[in-house]
Amino acid sequence: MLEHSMLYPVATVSRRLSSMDGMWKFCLDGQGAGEKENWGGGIPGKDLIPVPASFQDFYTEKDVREFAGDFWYEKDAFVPGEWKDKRVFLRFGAATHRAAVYVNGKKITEHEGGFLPFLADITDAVSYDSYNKIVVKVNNELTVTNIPCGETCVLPNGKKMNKPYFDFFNYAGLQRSVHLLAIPKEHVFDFDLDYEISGKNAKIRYSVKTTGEHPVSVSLLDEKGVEVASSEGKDGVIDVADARLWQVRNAYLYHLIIRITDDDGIVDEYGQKIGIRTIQIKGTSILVNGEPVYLKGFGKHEDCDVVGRGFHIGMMKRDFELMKWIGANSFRTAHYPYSEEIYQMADEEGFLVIDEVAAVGMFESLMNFMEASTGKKTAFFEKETTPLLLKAHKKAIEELIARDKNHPCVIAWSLLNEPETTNEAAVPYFKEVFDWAHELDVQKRPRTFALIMNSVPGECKCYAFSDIIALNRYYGWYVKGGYEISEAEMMFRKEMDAWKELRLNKPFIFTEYGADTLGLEHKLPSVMWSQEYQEEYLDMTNEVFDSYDFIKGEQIWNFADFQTTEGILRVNGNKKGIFTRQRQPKDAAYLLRKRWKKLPLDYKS
Ligand code: BDP
Repeated sequence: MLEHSMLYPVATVSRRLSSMDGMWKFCLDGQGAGEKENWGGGIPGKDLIPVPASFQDFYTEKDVREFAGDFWYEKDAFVPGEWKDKRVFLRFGAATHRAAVYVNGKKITEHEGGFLPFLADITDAVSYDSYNKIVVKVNNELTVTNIPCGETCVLPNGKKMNKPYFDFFNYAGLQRSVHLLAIPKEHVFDFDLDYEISGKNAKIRYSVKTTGEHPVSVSLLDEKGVEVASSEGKDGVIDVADARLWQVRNAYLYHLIIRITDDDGIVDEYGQKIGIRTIQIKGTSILVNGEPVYLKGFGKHEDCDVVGRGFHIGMMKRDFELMKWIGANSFRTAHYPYSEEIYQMADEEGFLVIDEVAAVGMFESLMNFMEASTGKKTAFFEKETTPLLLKAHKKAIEELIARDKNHPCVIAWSLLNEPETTNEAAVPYFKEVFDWAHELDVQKRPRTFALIMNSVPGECKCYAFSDIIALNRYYGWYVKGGYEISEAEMMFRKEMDAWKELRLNKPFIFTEYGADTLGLEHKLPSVMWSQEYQEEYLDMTNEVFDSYDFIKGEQIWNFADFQTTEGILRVNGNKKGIFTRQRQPKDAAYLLRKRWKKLPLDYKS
């Protein structure tokens, strides 16, 4: 059971909202002095840093960028006297990877998990009509008992260092917006929606949770703001005549208003945009509103210059424009839940989203992308600490589904990325995780996980849990790249033939495939890392995709170049982007555009 509501913060007639974004005081705490010296009551120094942002890329010192440990933020918040009769919260869009929140020197709450929102109830800790000192201690250390997985070591010089089991830079901090939120004591806590379409009409089955007993009503407004349907009660059905459906790349959004009322009027009102659509898996087809769809798009990251993984509203806009330009219709939120605003934008633009929880690095290796291709196995799920990891993973799934379930764009849950699945120990772990997601999601959306290179027929013990089989494959890159690409193609086809033999009668999609490519490198004839090779690689993989009817989607790795840990396999980051980190096209972008503009939405149906 969630302690606090996961609803996106909005202002309504009964709710008040103010932004805490902007410059915060900031201080690293390499010695762990903060606890002893009571920094919860105020942090030392005068350094200021922007929120939302990752802290790492602002500074010029490598010790700051690579810092592992505690770091502290502070800002004063004015709490208006008019809020006295409400409940007042601080809402963090995310604090990576864990945080403790202090108000006027008193610890209010802690939260573990760096990519999902949480609330701190500060009702009784604040002084009204005055300024209050907000302090947040954040910690970015990686462990194998939380997600994403990794380790934190101590170097001989005494400094801590993060060692991720995943291939993206361990950006951290207050990377998403912070709000002050005041809501009525009796409030809308959560709601679920499920859709049924029959002919021109639709039924929206709804269920609202509130913190009190006063009556609830719901009202559905069209895009012009005109009420088109309504219903009474916490649970019920909204009948929508002549329903406008949310369609792929042609979204129609209604506005759902939920009200709690008493004899004096409105107790609480909450509103959110919703889309009427259904998702189903039937045989090897992915159906949206009963019609087959073929996924074209990307595995992405939240990553850009200077602000790192901090939510960047301008970059979000640019990314959607590029995805539209290239003819994409979908993306996976690799490898963690993204900022809520990105799902809102996907709702508006009609993009299909595979929503991934931060369960990445469940393969004990600092280079799993390499080592799985060589057949390495690690038996990740039989550690003594696995129960702790499972607990954290399930909590993150609960928060993810609570946060994102009412976005029409979310068509599937990705519950793990590239876990170790060749050992039986993975099976009970998977069962818990997959059952849990099924239980929590009223819409019963398909569940999937991204299979690493060594999770192949005969070896993988877990693919049967997936409703959509999602493959991450690098034939022609980590396996037989360059002049050996013809052999890579043979191996690729051999694997696909083996999957075909299994007659799973499920859709397959590629959630990763790609080749590192330097934005300025040209070479004729091609060599690996050149623009020419990226195109050759794509020609080969596209031909394989086109040869199998059960392949129902291609999401290339990656949308854009992104920062990783430094190392001999990464040239200042992962360069598999179709766009550069600055969001300009590489040559392969034009090749993909030509292909994706041509492929019909119902390709292979
Ligand atoms: C896969 C991972 C992804 C990596 C990618 C790569 O899922 O995070 O960035 O391969 O190697 O192993 O580029």
